Amino acid sequence: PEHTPQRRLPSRHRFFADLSQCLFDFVIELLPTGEEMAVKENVRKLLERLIRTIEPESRLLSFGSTANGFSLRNSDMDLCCLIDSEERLSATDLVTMLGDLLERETKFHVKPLPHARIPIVKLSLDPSPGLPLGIACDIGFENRLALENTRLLMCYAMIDPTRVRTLVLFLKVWSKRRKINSPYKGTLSSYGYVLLVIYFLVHVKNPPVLPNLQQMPPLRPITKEDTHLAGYNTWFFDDIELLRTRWHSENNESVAELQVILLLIDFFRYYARDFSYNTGVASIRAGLLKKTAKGWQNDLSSRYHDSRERNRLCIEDPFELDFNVGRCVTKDGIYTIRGEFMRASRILSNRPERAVVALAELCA
Ligand code: 3AT
Ligand code: MG
Repeated sequence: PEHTPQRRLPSRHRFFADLSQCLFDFVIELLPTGEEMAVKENVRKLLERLIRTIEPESRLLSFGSTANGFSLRNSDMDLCCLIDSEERLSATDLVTMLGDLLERETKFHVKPLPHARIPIVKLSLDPSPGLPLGIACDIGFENRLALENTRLLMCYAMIDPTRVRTLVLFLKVWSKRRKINSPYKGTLSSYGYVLLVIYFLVHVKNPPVLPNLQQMPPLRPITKEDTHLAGYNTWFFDDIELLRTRWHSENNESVAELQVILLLIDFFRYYARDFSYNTGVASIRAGLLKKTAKGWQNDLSSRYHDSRERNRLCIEDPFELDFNVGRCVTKDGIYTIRGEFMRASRILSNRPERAVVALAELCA
């Protein structure tokens, strides 16, 4: 009976509001508890104290999901050590020394990788009553671009916290449960999925759900020194308080929050069907770009497996413009990911009245 037009039209609004409520409830269950966040902050402080016994001028900052509000329960901690003095140890030496120190002084399992492309120390802690799932943590050095891209994503989340966080967190848990969140196995990192969500909200939805923070006019003149880091322009509009009062997207009425499920359905449909995987590059800075314009076309003539595989899915990093965040996605990977977008799109749009069941089924 709910399919008769009379029943359907007047209640359409309510109906999607109820489904959106299911989505909110689903996502809230996945958030880290206050206790988990407190434990992580204590771990960060402890590690910072220890590092300062080697480099007194250092700071240990969180980046990635622990810092940008896109954290799921039990997600790993990404930490970055910044050293403010001129004379400092090389990252390789620091990793080696810090590895030894942590091995001696803490209960962490420690794995220093001093000779990796980006030297890091990997740490983990076994589960305990207070921390039923343990902790995994990577400490890197001087990764200032990652701190900035974390801040960019955090600012996007703050403009419209309910909708951006709900979509991103759902996408993260979905991609993990569907096993398409492993850059080492040819699929896409969480960072890549977050960029796909922001790209969709800035450039695909019309009217846009989010403004383009990298293209807004600055409030005061800026110089190249203020804006460049390691040769890359990292400027973006970050006066979020001002923006929240000024940015009135037509999409951004309070009722729109209750229709977030429609955004999710559109997101899956767009990446299942409409995004031009063969020729397009998703850029949150500049919109849809051409692979040819970036020199990122698949080099089918190449005899080398690696270069042929590299540019199947192209997502421009917001600051490192020559870096394809999707470069680890292989031919099989893109086939699987796109298949999952299609599956999700089918499950959600075929029978939206079953969406409560569908949300669970999607992530099964
Ligand atoms: P999880 O909760 O750990 O799944 P996350 O949001 O922490 O998700 P990642 O672990 O994928 O995301 O990445 C952590 C941060 O590292 C995000 C970004 O600041 C940086 N990062 C990751 N991959 C890249 C990349 N390919 N290029 C530049 N920065 C990156
Ligand atoms: Mg992480």
